[in-house]
Amino acid sequence: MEHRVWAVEVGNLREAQELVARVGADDAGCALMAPKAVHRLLKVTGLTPVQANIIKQEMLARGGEAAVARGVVDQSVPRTDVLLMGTRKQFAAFLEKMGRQPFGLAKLGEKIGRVLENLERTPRGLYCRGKLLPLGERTLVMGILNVTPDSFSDGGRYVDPESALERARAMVAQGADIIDLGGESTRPGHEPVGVEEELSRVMPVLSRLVAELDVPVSIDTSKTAVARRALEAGAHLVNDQWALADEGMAELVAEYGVPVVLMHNQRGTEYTDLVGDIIGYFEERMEKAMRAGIVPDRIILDPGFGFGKTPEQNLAVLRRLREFRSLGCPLLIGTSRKSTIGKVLDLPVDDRVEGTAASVAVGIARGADMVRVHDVREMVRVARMTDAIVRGSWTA
Ligand code: HH2
Repeated sequence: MEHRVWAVEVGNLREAQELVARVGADDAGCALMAPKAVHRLLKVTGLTPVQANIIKQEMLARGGEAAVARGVVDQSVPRTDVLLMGTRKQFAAFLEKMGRQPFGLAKLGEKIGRVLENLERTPRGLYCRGKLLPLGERTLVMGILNVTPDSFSDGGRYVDPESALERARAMVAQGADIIDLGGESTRPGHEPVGVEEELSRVMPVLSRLVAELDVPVSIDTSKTAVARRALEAGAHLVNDQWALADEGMAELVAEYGVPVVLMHNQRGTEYTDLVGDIIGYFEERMEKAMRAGIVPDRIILDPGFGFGKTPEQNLAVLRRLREFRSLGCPLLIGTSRKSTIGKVLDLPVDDRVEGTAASVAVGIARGADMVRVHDVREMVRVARMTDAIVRGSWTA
């Protein structure tokens, strides 16, 4: 008999269990073997040589591995990053031991355990003031509605409330799950606007959107004062490009119990470790959110494509999007028509639909739950097709 040999892929314990069951193993066998079929490679930053040495020993003792800096062995480096390598089974035994270790290792073990659990999670639905957005079964499409004179791609087109409303209705008819209303452009070199100006742009449109549309409406603002008025008028979600930086924003979101998008943003493009720094930023803002009383299930993370990143960094963030799954929150990406696409393809802003489509498809394949787009009709099709491939939920 000719044997066939190939590498199969599993993403988590559930998939591993199904795979093992299909070979014909019994339930007890599946439970025993699935944790051996899921291998994880975790990066941990900033450990002391003492911590790193113990971790390396403990991983090795369980048949795993931990890569550390060369200077750890003779303590000639003050700190090291560590790459932990092992199966879920090896990690389970390792974490059991870590729980009884000094030098801050018990606490670190808890964090590693949380990350491993987060990688097993499929996000649940998002409650938006009585409207439920499903997560996991399909990618949600957020339609962009900029009521600004100067947005980079649709500036000036929907300033009049009537045309804004018409645009929103069209996007919903094309399959938008959420409408994201913004009154301040954030493109490079944009004119900052004051609270009153931003309110005068969004409020006339917002009240009508909330009254007339079936889908949730999010307010794209970083200003607490704008978010407050929008929430009073019935907005369902806050999309904050500075992730709760403005005074009182976290408390406001908590008070209304609405979901919030925490977007990564920074001035300049300096990073020690691109993904690591963004993870650190998210952890800090998530903690701030939770301290204010925001429920973890209502936090959406967005790595901020086009914000504080070079084109190469934007592409790397998208390529490595799956790594943000370590945080256990739904992920949103906003690549639509952005300049990185223009640079890669050498095309102007009104000719980036295919480039956007590629970024949306790859984003979904790498774990995005939600995409923020201008071209709703086209991207709903891209999302449905990508979902059919990636999520495997489609049947004839
Ligand atoms: N990008 C823009 C605005 N808001 N929100 C999230 N969560 N993620 C994004 O990537 C994002 C965002 C910028 O795009 P756009 O609204 O089209 O342009 P402008 O800022 O010029 O209005």
